[in-house]
Amino acid sequence: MSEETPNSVTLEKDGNVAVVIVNNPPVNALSWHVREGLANHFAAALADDSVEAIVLRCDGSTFIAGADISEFGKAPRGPDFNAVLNSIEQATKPVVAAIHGTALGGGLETALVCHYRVAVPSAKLGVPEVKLGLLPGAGGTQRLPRVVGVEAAATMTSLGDPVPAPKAKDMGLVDALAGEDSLAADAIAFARTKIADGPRPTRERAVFGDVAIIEQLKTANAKRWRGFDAPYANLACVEAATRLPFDEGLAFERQEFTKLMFGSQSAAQRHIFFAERQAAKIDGLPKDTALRDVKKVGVIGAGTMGGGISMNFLQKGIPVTIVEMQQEALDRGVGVIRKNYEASAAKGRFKPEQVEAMMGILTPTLNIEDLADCDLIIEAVYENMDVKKEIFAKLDSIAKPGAILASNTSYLDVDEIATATSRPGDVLGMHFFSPANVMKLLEVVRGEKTAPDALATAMAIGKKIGKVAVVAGVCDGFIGNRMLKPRQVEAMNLLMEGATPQQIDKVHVDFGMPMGPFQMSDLAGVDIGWHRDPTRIESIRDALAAKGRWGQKTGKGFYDYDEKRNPTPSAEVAEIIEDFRQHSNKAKREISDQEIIERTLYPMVNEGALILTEGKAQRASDIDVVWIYGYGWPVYRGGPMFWAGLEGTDKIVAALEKHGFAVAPLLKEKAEAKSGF
Ligand code: 3H9
Repeated sequence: MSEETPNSVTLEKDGNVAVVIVNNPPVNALSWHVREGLANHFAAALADDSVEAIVLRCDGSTFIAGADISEFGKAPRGPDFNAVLNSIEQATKPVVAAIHGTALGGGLETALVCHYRVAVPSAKLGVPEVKLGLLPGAGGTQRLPRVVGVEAAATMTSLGDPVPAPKAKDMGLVDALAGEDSLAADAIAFARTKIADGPRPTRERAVFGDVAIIEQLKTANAKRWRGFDAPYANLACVEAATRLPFDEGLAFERQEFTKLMFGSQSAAQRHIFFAERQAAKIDGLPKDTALRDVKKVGVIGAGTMGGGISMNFLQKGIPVTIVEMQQEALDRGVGVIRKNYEASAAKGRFKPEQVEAMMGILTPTLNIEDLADCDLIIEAVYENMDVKKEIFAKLDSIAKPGAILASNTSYLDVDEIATATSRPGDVLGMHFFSPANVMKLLEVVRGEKTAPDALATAMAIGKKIGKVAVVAGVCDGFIGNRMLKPRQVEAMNLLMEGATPQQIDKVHVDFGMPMGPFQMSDLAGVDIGWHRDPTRIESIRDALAAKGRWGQKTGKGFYDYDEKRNPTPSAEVAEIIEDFRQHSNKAKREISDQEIIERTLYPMVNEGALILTEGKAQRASDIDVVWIYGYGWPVYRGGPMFWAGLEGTDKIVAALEKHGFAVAPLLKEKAEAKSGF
């Protein structure tokens, strides 16, 4: 090994058993020096005549959690992973993997070339490569069907969900469970019992199981996998294992892996893997900033948002006091929470006693003073600055010192809300997305005076309740809704020029969004933000709202809906649009799908560039995280800012200029440098 090589793999001996130990924090990823260390120490153990069996285990919190993703796309260094694995599999002495934490991806592939696997009950084993737009490229798709059968291999590779060790034992993936605190010793003892049996190379075992599962998985997941390449490539490799000799199957797997690895989908998905983790980091804030204790949460408003927000905390065992103005609204809100939990329990997500436990730590009240002992109070009433200021002024006199006062506003000025209090340092925005108990995004809005520890606490509590939290600055609509606005405006303009709602929506759905702008309006409510005067008709939206076309909730909006909420194009809407178009003197013309992309998606990139320049997002990848987790932007396109790089910022600028948009200077800069964000 060269002098600067980290000492990430070591070799110990316990009598006649050699123990190869990986120590590469934080997750024992298979970095080049780990591969080198494995090759060297396995060779040494095999050459040592006093060694009769070998155990592979890891120090730290986990077994090997996969290939080192940060090495992907870089010049190769160190020994080839497949060659290292082949040499372990062909070892002439039995090799036992001792698994704790997670054996994921290349980690499980390493365990699969070991002849036996021992795991602690809390361990998890899986091949999550599909979530990175990849497939297990080191023999996983060929060895798994030989160990767990085609059905389990196809399911594990295409869905990517890890399997708990006890289940893995039932599946034959784990040979024995070890004591939670005695893995090292148990694995050595197990290895000794296998000396007489000798090695059991996985490649020599026969593939078993029914290949019909592959078509069944495709049918069952057609919606979830729409647009994704990797699930299908994983299945193709497992299918290949059923008909090709091992080495040919391996070559097929390599070819498919390489295609995915150098394709844009995996690049996008790997970008999001790191972006999501990066989003948790607050620029300029020391890592050791002390957090405030959040033991009890208050929520003001028991409507859809307030109820959904409360559920997040209850599920984590954090007591919530929920406040409403009227008993009826309070009862309704609490009833909806219970109904949601019971529906989840019916699907097996919770046990009935868990539902009762969660409801047991919810305190409904009509008295806002009951929030006095809460550490975090989230206001979730309707969007009106005066109302919000009144509530925050009240909170100022009620809340205990140090309590964080958060508004769930989706666009209002958090700094102005903070002026209603004598403690603006404790005020921030916590913008949840609807349905708040389901959607993973949380925009944490940092006010001008928000204290660093209040911000850090809000980010940490977001993570605790399972959200992906992103810091946003104060501006109209923060990151997500601010970028939504130019998209919606242009979508309406396109209607006036001859496009139909269904054409525009289809372009967005084909792009990979879960729904288009008009489907989204119908879901959210066409009447949101409407002035409520049916005689004042200044826009297509006013005309729709005046006719009771409020969206799905009234059975009609931009589309007509049947009782199952299936949409069909509406003749009435077509007439309204035509009427407006004629009055606007706009000529009707054919609008191409490409123009819809250029005028609805490119302006979002432009707005994103402005957001970055104004410092309202910490980094471009945070914007991507917002759009992936808040609006369902297809993860295989990596979010709008990453996608801008794929699309070509120069192409985007040229199109925006052609359509008469004012181009953000930062976007122009990127285009001139021919770079992405
Ligand atoms: C693969 O194996 C391909 C093979 O088939 C081979 C083909 C030839 N690499 O998530 P956390 C970093 S593909 C590099 O916050 P947790 C992560 O960025 C891989 N870095 O911790 C973070 O860094 P930072 C298949 C990695 O406890 C830190 O570790 N494997 C990797 O919540 C802590 O991460 C996977 O897809 C990596 N592989 O969760 C598993 N993994 O502190 C991916 C993590 O600087 N990893 N980091 O922000 C995971 O799912 C979770 O990290 C894990 C731990 C469950 C392991």
